[in-house]
Amino acid sequence: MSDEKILKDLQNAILGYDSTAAVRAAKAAIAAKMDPLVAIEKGFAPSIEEIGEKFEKMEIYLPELMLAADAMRAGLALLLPLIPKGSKGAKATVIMGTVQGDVHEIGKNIVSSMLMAGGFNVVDLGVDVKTIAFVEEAKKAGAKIIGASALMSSTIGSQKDIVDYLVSSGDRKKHAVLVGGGPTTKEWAKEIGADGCGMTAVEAVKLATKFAKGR
Ligand code: B12
Repeated sequence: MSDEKILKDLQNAILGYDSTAAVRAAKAAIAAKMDPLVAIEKGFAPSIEEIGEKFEKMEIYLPELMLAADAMRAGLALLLPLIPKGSKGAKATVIMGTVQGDVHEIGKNIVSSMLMAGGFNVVDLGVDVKTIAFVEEAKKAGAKIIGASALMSSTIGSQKDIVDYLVSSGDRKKHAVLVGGGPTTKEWAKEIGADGCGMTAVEAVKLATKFAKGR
Protein backbone atom coordinates (compact mmCIF):
# COMPACT_ATOMS: atom_id res chain seq x y z
CA MET A 1 0.00 0.00 0.00
CA SER A 2 1.36 3.47 -0.85
CA ASP A 3 2.24 5.98 1.88
CA GLU A 4 -0.31 8.35 0.37
CA LYS A 5 -3.09 5.77 0.73
CA ILE A 6 -2.04 4.96 4.32
CA LEU A 7 -2.08 8.67 5.27
CA LYS A 8 -5.51 9.06 3.67
CA ASP A 9 -6.79 6.04 5.63
CA LEU A 10 -5.38 7.48 8.88
CA GLN A 11 -7.11 10.79 8.15
CA ASN A 12 -10.42 9.22 7.13
CA ALA A 13 -10.52 7.04 10.24
CA ILE A 14 -10.63 10.14 12.46
CA LEU A 15 -13.04 12.01 10.19
CA GLY A 16 -15.26 8.89 10.19
CA TYR A 17 -15.13 8.57 14.03
CA ASP A 18 -13.97 5.02 13.45
CA SER A 19 -11.64 3.47 16.06
CA THR A 20 -11.49 0.14 14.21
CA ALA A 21 -10.40 1.90 11.02
CA ALA A 22 -7.86 3.95 12.99
CA VAL A 23 -6.30 0.78 14.39
CA ARG A 24 -6.36 -0.84 10.94
CA ALA A 25 -4.67 2.20 9.35
CA ALA A 26 -2.09 2.40 12.15
CA LYS A 27 -1.29 -1.28 11.61
CA ALA A 28 -0.91 -0.64 7.87
CA ALA A 29 1.48 2.26 8.63
CA ILE A 30 3.51 0.00 10.90
CA ALA A 31 3.56 -2.82 8.32
CA ALA A 32 4.80 -0.32 5.70
CA LYS A 33 7.54 0.83 8.14
CA MET A 34 6.26 4.40 8.03
CA ASP A 35 7.91 6.70 10.61
CA PRO A 36 5.35 6.74 13.47
CA LEU A 37 5.76 10.50 13.84
CA VAL A 38 4.87 11.00 10.16
CA ALA A 39 1.81 8.79 10.60
CA ILE A 40 0.74 10.87 13.60
CA GLU A 41 1.56 14.36 12.34
CA LYS A 42 0.56 13.92 8.68
CA GLY A 43 -2.13 11.28 9.18
CA PHE A 44 -4.08 11.75 12.39
CA ALA A 45 -3.22 15.35 13.34
CA PRO A 46 -4.74 17.28 10.37
CA SER A 47 -8.02 15.39 10.82
CA ILE A 48 -8.33 16.04 14.55
CA GLU A 49 -7.68 19.72 13.74
CA GLU A 50 -10.51 19.59 11.17
CA ILE A 51 -12.76 17.94 13.76
CA GLY A 52 -11.95 20.78 16.19
CA GLU A 53 -12.90 23.36 13.57
CA LYS A 54 -16.20 21.59 12.82
CA PHE A 55 -16.93 21.49 16.54
CA GLU A 56 -16.22 25.20 16.86
CA LYS A 57 -18.58 25.97 13.97
CA MET A 58 -21.17 23.68 15.62
CA GLU A 59 -21.25 21.45 12.56
CA ILE A 60 -20.65 18.55 14.96
CA TYR A 61 -21.27 18.15 18.70
CA LEU A 62 -19.49 16.74 21.76
CA PRO A 63 -20.36 13.05 21.11
CA GLU A 64 -18.69 13.25 17.68
CA LEU A 65 -15.71 15.11 19.16
CA MET A 66 -15.33 12.34 21.72
CA LEU A 67 -15.62 9.58 19.13
CA ALA A 68 -12.97 11.24 16.97
CA ALA A 69 -10.68 11.57 20.00
CA ASP A 70 -11.29 7.91 20.89
CA ALA A 71 -10.34 6.86 17.36
CA MET A 72 -7.15 8.92 17.55
CA ARG A 73 -6.26 7.47 20.93
CA ALA A 74 -6.82 3.91 19.66
CA GLY A 75 -4.42 4.52 16.78
CA LEU A 76 -1.88 6.34 18.96
CA ALA A 77 -1.83 3.41 21.37
CA LEU A 78 -0.14 1.46 18.57
CA LEU A 79 2.04 4.23 17.15
CA LEU A 80 3.41 6.06 20.23
CA PRO A 81 5.23 3.03 21.70
CA LEU A 82 7.09 2.70 18.39
CA ILE A 83 8.79 6.07 18.77
CA PRO A 84 12.21 4.83 19.88
CA LYS A 85 13.17 5.57 23.48
CA GLY A 86 16.44 7.40 24.03
CA SER A 87 18.72 6.51 26.92
CA LYS A 88 16.72 7.45 30.01
CA GLY A 89 18.02 10.30 32.13
CA ALA A 90 20.77 11.01 29.60
CA LYS A 91 19.82 14.64 29.20
CA ALA A 92 17.50 15.81 32.00
CA THR A 93 14.25 15.07 33.77
CA VAL A 94 11.12 16.75 32.46
CA ILE A 95 7.87 16.99 34.42
CA MET A 96 5.00 16.91 31.93
CA GLY A 97 1.31 17.40 32.45
CA THR A 98 -1.90 19.03 31.27
CA VAL A 99 -2.90 21.88 33.56
CA GLN A 100 -5.70 21.95 36.09
CA GLY A 101 -9.24 21.85 34.67
CA ASP A 102 -8.05 20.56 31.30
CA VAL A 103 -8.35 16.91 30.23
CA HIS A 104 -6.85 17.18 26.73
CA GLU A 105 -4.00 14.68 26.65
CA ILE A 106 -3.32 13.70 23.04
CA GLY A 107 -0.74 16.43 22.31
CA LYS A 108 0.83 16.11 25.74
CA ASN A 109 1.27 12.36 25.22
CA ILE A 110 2.93 12.93 21.85
CA VAL A 111 5.29 15.48 23.42
CA SER A 112 6.12 13.06 26.28
CA SER A 113 6.91 10.26 23.80
CA MET A 114 9.07 12.53 21.67
CA LEU A 115 10.97 13.78 24.72
CA MET A 116 11.64 10.18 25.77
CA ALA A 117 12.82 9.46 22.24
CA GLY A 118 15.11 12.49 22.57
CA GLY A 119 16.81 10.98 25.62
CA PHE A 120 14.89 12.75 28.39
CA ASN A 121 13.57 11.13 31.52
CA VAL A 122 9.89 12.11 31.47
CA VAL A 123 7.64 12.10 34.52
CA ASP A 124 4.16 12.43 33.05
CA LEU A 125 1.67 13.56 35.68
CA GLY A 126 -1.32 13.10 33.38
CA VAL A 127 -4.18 15.56 32.97
CA ASP A 128 -5.94 18.05 35.24
CA VAL A 129 -2.71 18.54 37.18
CA LYS A 130 -2.69 21.08 39.99
CA THR A 131 -0.10 23.87 39.87
CA ILE A 132 1.43 22.77 43.15
CA ALA A 133 1.85 19.21 41.83
CA PHE A 134 3.90 20.41 38.84
CA VAL A 135 6.23 22.30 41.19
CA GLU A 136 6.48 19.76 44.01
CA GLU A 137 7.10 16.87 41.59
CA ALA A 138 9.77 18.93 39.82
CA LYS A 139 11.50 19.57 43.15
CA LYS A 140 11.24 15.92 44.15
CA ALA A 141 12.63 14.65 40.84
CA GLY A 142 15.27 17.41 40.53
CA ALA A 143 13.70 18.18 37.14
CA LYS A 144 15.36 20.93 35.14
CA ILE A 145 12.24 21.37 33.04
CA ILE A 146 8.49 21.62 33.59
CA GLY A 147 6.28 21.18 30.50
CA ALA A 148 2.69 22.37 30.84
CA SER A 149 0.11 21.67 28.18
CA ALA A 150 -3.17 23.65 27.99
CA LEU A 151 -5.74 23.45 25.21
CA MET A 152 -8.35 25.95 26.31
CA SER A 153 -8.38 29.71 26.73
CA SER A 154 -10.00 29.07 30.11
CA THR A 155 -7.05 26.96 31.32
CA ILE A 156 -3.89 28.61 29.96
CA GLY A 157 -3.94 30.86 33.03
CA SER A 158 -2.66 27.86 34.98
CA GLN A 159 0.56 28.03 32.97
CA LYS A 160 1.09 31.50 34.42
CA ASP A 161 0.25 30.14 37.89
CA ILE A 162 3.12 27.64 37.59
CA VAL A 163 5.60 30.42 36.79
CA ASP A 164 4.20 32.65 39.56
CA TYR A 165 4.35 29.80 42.07
CA LEU A 166 8.00 29.17 41.25
CA VAL A 167 8.78 32.87 41.62
CA SER A 168 7.03 33.12 44.99
CA SER A 169 8.68 29.98 46.36
CA GLY A 170 12.11 31.22 45.28
CA ASP A 171 12.59 28.27 42.91
CA ARG A 172 12.25 30.05 39.57
CA LYS A 173 15.93 29.66 38.67
CA LYS A 174 15.85 25.89 39.25
CA HIS A 175 13.27 24.93 36.63
CA ALA A 176 12.69 26.07 33.05
CA VAL A 177 8.98 26.27 32.22
CA LEU A 178 7.87 25.30 28.72
CA VAL A 179 4.29 25.78 27.61
CA GLY A 180 2.30 24.44 24.68
CA GLY A 181 -1.14 23.49 23.38
CA GLY A 182 -3.70 25.15 21.10
CA PRO A 183 -4.16 28.68 22.44
CA THR A 184 -0.58 29.21 23.66
CA THR A 185 1.75 31.43 21.66
CA LYS A 186 5.32 32.66 21.95
CA GLU A 187 3.92 36.07 22.97
CA TRP A 188 1.91 34.42 25.73
CA ALA A 189 4.99 32.56 26.96
CA LYS A 190 6.90 35.84 27.08
CA GLU A 191 4.06 37.65 28.82
CA ILE A 192 3.84 35.11 31.65
CA GLY A 193 7.62 34.77 32.02
CA ALA A 194 7.81 31.17 30.74
CA ASP A 195 11.02 30.05 29.05
CA GLY A 196 9.50 28.90 25.78
CA CYS A 197 6.46 27.81 23.83
CA GLY A 198 6.45 24.89 21.42
CA MET A 199 3.89 24.54 18.64
CA THR A 200 4.90 20.94 17.84
CA ALA A 201 6.44 17.98 19.65
CA VAL A 202 9.62 18.46 17.62
CA GLU A 203 9.87 22.06 18.87
CA ALA A 204 9.26 20.79 22.39
CA VAL A 205 12.33 18.55 22.12
CA LYS A 206 14.44 21.42 20.73
CA LEU A 207 13.40 23.68 23.60
CA ALA A 208 13.97 20.99 26.22
CA THR A 209 17.43 20.35 24.78
CA LYS A 210 18.19 24.07 25.13
CA PHE A 211 17.30 23.97 28.84
CA ALA A 212 18.62 20.47 29.65
CA LYS A 213 21.51 21.87 31.63
CA GLY A 214 19.35 24.45 33.40
CA ARG A 215 18.11 27.98 32.75
C1 B12 B 1 -9.73 15.91 20.96
C2 B12 B 1 -10.39 17.09 21.61
C3 B12 B 1 -11.13 16.84 22.79
C4 B12 B 1 -11.20 15.47 23.45
C5 B12 B 1 -9.90 15.24 24.26
C6 B12 B 1 -9.56 13.75 24.37
C7 B12 B 1 -8.25 13.52 25.05
N1 B12 B 1 -8.23 12.42 25.79
O1 B12 B 1 -7.27 14.26 24.94
C8 B12 B 1 -12.48 15.62 24.35
C9 B12 B 1 -13.67 15.13 23.56
C10 B12 B 1 -12.45 14.91 25.70
C11 B12 B 1 -12.55 17.15 24.47
C12 B12 B 1 -13.26 17.77 25.48
C13 B12 B 1 -13.46 19.16 25.52
N2 B12 B 1 -13.08 20.06 24.63
CO1 B12 B 1 -11.81 19.66 23.24
N3 B12 B 1 -10.88 19.42 21.69
C14 B12 B 1 -10.26 18.41 21.08
C15 B12 B 1 -9.59 18.83 19.75
C16 B12 B 1 -10.54 18.45 18.60
C17 B12 B 1 -8.24 18.24 19.43
C18 B12 B 1 -7.15 18.42 20.50
C19 B12 B 1 -5.99 17.54 20.11
O2 B12 B 1 -5.85 16.43 20.63
N4 B12 B 1 -5.19 17.97 19.10
C20 B12 B 1 -4.11 17.18 18.51
C21 B12 B 1 -2.81 17.38 19.25
C22 B12 B 1 -1.72 16.54 18.57
O3 B12 B 1 -2.45 18.74 19.15
P1 B12 B 1 -2.14 19.65 20.44
O4 B12 B 1 -2.89 19.17 21.62
O5 B12 B 1 -2.24 21.06 20.07
O6 B12 B 1 -0.60 19.31 20.76
C23 B12 B 1 0.51 19.64 19.93
C24 B12 B 1 1.08 21.05 20.17
O7 B12 B 1 0.15 21.97 20.68
C25 B12 B 1 2.26 20.82 21.08
N5 B12 B 1 2.05 20.77 22.53
C26 B12 B 1 0.98 20.34 23.24
N6 B12 B 1 1.22 20.40 24.56
C27 B12 B 1 2.47 20.86 24.70
C28 B12 B 1 3.22 21.12 25.87
C29 B12 B 1 4.49 21.65 25.74
C30 B12 B 1 5.28 21.93 26.98
C31 B12 B 1 5.05 21.93 24.45
C32 B12 B 1 6.38 22.53 24.34
C33 B12 B 1 4.29 21.67 23.29
C34 B12 B 1 3.03 21.12 23.42
O8 B12 B 1 2.74 19.57 20.64
C35 B12 B 1 1.63 18.70 20.35
C36 B12 B 1 2.04 17.71 19.30
O9 B12 B 1 2.36 18.32 18.07
C37 B12 B 1 -9.47 20.38 19.95
C38 B12 B 1 -9.38 21.22 18.68
C39 B12 B 1 -7.98 21.74 18.43
N7 B12 B 1 -7.81 22.29 17.24
O10 B12 B 1 -7.10 21.71 19.28
C40 B12 B 1 -10.70 20.66 20.83
C41 B12 B 1 -10.70 21.89 21.74
C42 B12 B 1 -9.36 22.07 22.42
N8 B12 B 1 -11.73 21.52 22.79
C43 B12 B 1 -12.45 22.50 23.11
C44 B12 B 1 -13.49 22.43 24.08
C45 B12 B 1 -14.33 23.69 24.28
C46 B12 B 1 -13.73 21.26 24.82
C47 B12 B 1 -14.78 21.05 25.92
C48 B12 B 1 -14.97 22.23 26.89
C49 B12 B 1 -16.10 20.68 25.24
C50 B12 B 1 -17.30 20.58 26.15
N9 B12 B 1 -18.29 21.39 25.84
O11 B12 B 1 -17.31 19.82 27.09
C51 B12 B 1 -14.22 19.80 26.64
C52 B12 B 1 -13.22 20.20 27.74
C53 B12 B 1 -13.02 19.21 28.79
C54 B12 B 1 -11.92 19.68 29.75
N10 B12 B 1 -12.29 20.09 30.94
O12 B12 B 1 -10.76 19.67 29.40
C55 B12 B 1 -12.09 23.79 22.38
C56 B12 B 1 -11.33 24.80 23.26
C57 B12 B 1 -11.72 26.23 22.91
C58 B12 B 1 -10.86 27.21 23.63
N11 B12 B 1 -9.99 27.88 22.89
O13 B12 B 1 -10.96 27.38 24.80
C59 B12 B 1 -11.29 23.23 21.14
C60 B12 B 1 -10.20 24.18 20.60
C61 B12 B 1 -12.35 22.94 20.03
C62 B12 B 1 -12.94 24.19 19.44
N12 B12 B 1 -12.39 24.64 18.32
O14 B12 B 1 -13.88 24.72 19.96
N13 B12 B 1 -11.88 17.75 23.52
